[in-house]
Amino acid sequence: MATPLATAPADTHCPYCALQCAMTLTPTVDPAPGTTPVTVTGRAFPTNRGGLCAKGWTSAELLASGQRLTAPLLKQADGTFVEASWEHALDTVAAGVRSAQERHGSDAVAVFGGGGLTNEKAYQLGKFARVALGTSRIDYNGRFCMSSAAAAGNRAFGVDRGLPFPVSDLDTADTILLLGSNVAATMPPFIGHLSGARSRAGLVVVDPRRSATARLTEDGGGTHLQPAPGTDLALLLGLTHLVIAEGLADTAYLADRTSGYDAVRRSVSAWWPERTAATTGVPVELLRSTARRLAGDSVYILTGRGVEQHVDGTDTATAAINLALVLGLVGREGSGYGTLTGQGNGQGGREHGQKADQLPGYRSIRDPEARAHVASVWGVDPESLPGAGLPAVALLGELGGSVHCLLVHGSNVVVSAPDADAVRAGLAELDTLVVCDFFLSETAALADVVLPVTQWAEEEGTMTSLEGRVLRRRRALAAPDGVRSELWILSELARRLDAPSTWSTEPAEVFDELARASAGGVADYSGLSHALLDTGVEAYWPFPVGSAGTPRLFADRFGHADGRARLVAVTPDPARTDVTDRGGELTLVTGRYLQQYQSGTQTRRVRELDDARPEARLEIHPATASRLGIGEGAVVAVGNARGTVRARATVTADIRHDTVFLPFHYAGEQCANLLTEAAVDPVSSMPEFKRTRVWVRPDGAIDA
Ligand SMILES: Nc1nc2c(c(=O)[nH]1)N[C@H]1C(S)=C(S)[C@@H](COP(=O)(O)OP(=O)(O)OC[C@H]3O[C@@H](n4cnc5c(=O)[nH]c(N)nc54)[C@H](O)[C@@H]3O)O[C@H]1N2
Ligand SMILES: Nc1nc2c(c(=O)[nH]1)N[C@H]1C(S)=C(S)[C@@H](COP(=O)(O)OP(=O)(O)OC[C@H]3O[C@@H](n4cnc5c(=O)[nH]c(N)nc54)[C@H](O)[C@@H]3O)O[C@H]1N2
Ligand code: SF4
Ligand SMILES: [Mo]
Repeated sequence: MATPLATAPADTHCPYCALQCAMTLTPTVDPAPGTTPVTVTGRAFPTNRGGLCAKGWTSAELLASGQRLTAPLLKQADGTFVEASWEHALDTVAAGVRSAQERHGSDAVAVFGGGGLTNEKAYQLGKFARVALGTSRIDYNGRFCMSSAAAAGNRAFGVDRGLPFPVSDLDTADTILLLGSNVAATMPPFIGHLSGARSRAGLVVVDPRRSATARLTEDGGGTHLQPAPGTDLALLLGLTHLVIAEGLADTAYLADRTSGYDAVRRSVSAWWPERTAATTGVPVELLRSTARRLAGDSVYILTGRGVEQHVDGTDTATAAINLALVLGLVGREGSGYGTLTGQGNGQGGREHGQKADQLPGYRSIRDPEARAHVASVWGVDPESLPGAGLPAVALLGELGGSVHCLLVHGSNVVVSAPDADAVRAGLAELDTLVVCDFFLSETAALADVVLPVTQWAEEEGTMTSLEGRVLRRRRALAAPDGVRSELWILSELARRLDAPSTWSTEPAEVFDELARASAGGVADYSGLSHALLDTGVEAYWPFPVGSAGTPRLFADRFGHADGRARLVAVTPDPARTDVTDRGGELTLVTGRYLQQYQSGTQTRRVRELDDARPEARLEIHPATASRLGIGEGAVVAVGNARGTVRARATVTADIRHDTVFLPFHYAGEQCANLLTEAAVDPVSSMPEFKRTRVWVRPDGAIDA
């Protein structure tokens, strides 16, 4: 079991989402075996103001979980695991890497990372792939999460920092347009920042479901727009059309600070209100009142996964940015546009080299100058660095094809990747699958080698929150015997693979190297160190040497060389806006429960959370349910050509007639990703998690 390091409390942040609520861990004196070795209290901090959600409050329970892995596991010929020494397990991994590369070349070994890793681990993993493995094949679950919003932000602003302003700026807003985000469940303390807009009847929530967040508008606090899934692009074009037609565009701002307005003006001309209403299902009056409201004083537009996880997610996020630019919101005091980053280090995870085409500091791996700079920090020849690899879905598609060995750090792909059955089949084709985790996740269960790693309260490091603020994660406990840090694992593997460069196991040293590697990049951390962060400095990037950081980006200029933001004309694919009947087929959207986190590896092991949400429920409208002969609580089959999910029905008028909802937190026959398709956005390569055609029928065969 993890044991307290000292009796002094440690100030740190929650292990889960990107709000990174501040908490204090107070070690328990002589904890009884199996009991939580620290108590968690919320700490005053601008994002959470002392509050935590149910996941945060219960986060320490997993530290003492009896299900924790405490020794490396090796798969035997009969499919069972046997515990092994670290020496033997690491030798086995190194042998698997060498054998795959000798037979099939460097790219036969791939790495899959995660947005939950600290900056230090994410950086080291990217370096390990390029320098120790010499493979281009690295990508991560942020591709499933932030890639469309990131691509749109880069295209429009030349910078991708999820929120280019502190969360607390929202407090004084008159109007907040929240598209495809259910913060009341996914970041509960965040809703405190919506109360100003709600008190002024200015919260506008766009969601095909009457989600917990949509319900916040019902006390007179605002408006819920309920479009058909995947029609947000049309909705945004329609709103932009109205803003322009009603003379509400900020033409002075457009002239001073942007380029591309004319093309956007032309492209929205065809999206008159009646057409937009027919396509989206949002009534004309609501379109008009929303457009007028958006032209008010203090206005923010925010997007979440509901509008981004689509094959046109980059264009939809772009349309939201265009609307914000036409209204003159971005960089104006008291207004703005942003996307709500999801994973704890979803922001930092995409800045320091886990992405197939990126080097640390948000640099392009295709840029010769960036390659030279990073290679000099690593002490290697720039020529030795591989080029761009494959984005996550394509990478997973190569398992058993050109990829023969895979190392997974911080993702549970057989539950969370689209078309999960195909991913499972690909993993089975590998010669060597290595998974680092603290539990035997569904993906770890398929591995040849499982390596047990430290949890958040047992490690030092940094996380970059949804505000682009770099925060310190602090160690409160010694890890259980048998568990190792990922920095140690990577250094041991690098040594076994005769890798060049140095491989520190000290997070503060790795951070210093990361800071040097990021110098001059878009996400420049070079002025930061653990010691500086420990002084409590508010560290928003960019934070070059000698800077005080930048809480509000874009006040004077955007990231492109000419300092201007770019409006990019985007139009929906006609096949997506087709409103003809689909012969009884329904659209499945997927999302989240408050009490479960992601693939559920962690939260399904916390009793209080799992008791609250023990299973996936299919949300279905009463009229649709009665047409199909489905009653409340009945077990239904939800299927399509890829697979079938079995779950109980929740019959609720909170969802559209043509739409059903499943959470994606569960495995086995409750795994929503058995149904989703591995179709991706052409710009970002983000998969379509939020719009899947399915049939639904009663399933009497399954024992309820
Ligand atoms: N409890 C909990 N909190 C979490 C997480 C978790 O797993 N559990 N994960 C974290 C992570 S990594 C992320 S990325 C964030 C995600 O946070 P959110 O973006 O809030 O999460 P989702 O529930 O995936 O999707 C939000 C909403 O989009 C709606 N939606 C679906 N399709 C569409 C559509 O076509 N258009 C529109 N407008 N809306 C649509 C869904 O009905 C849902 O209510 O949450 C973070 N916080
Ligand atoms: N249908 C559908 N699918 C989705 C989504 C959706 O909305 N709908 N959302 C997508 C999104 S936004 C995301 S972010 C992904 C998330 O899905 P996953 O990538 O599966 O993320 P997690 O479940 O957080 O998996 C993290 C795993 O790593 C372990 N872990 C946590 N921290 C560490 C660490 O520091 N080191 C190591 N080695 N392991 C660690 C955990 O125990 C867990 O097993 O799912 C995506 N999949
Ligand atoms: S909102 Fe996110 S960061 Fe805050 S306590 Fe809940 S899971 Fe943790
Ligand atoms: Mo995410």
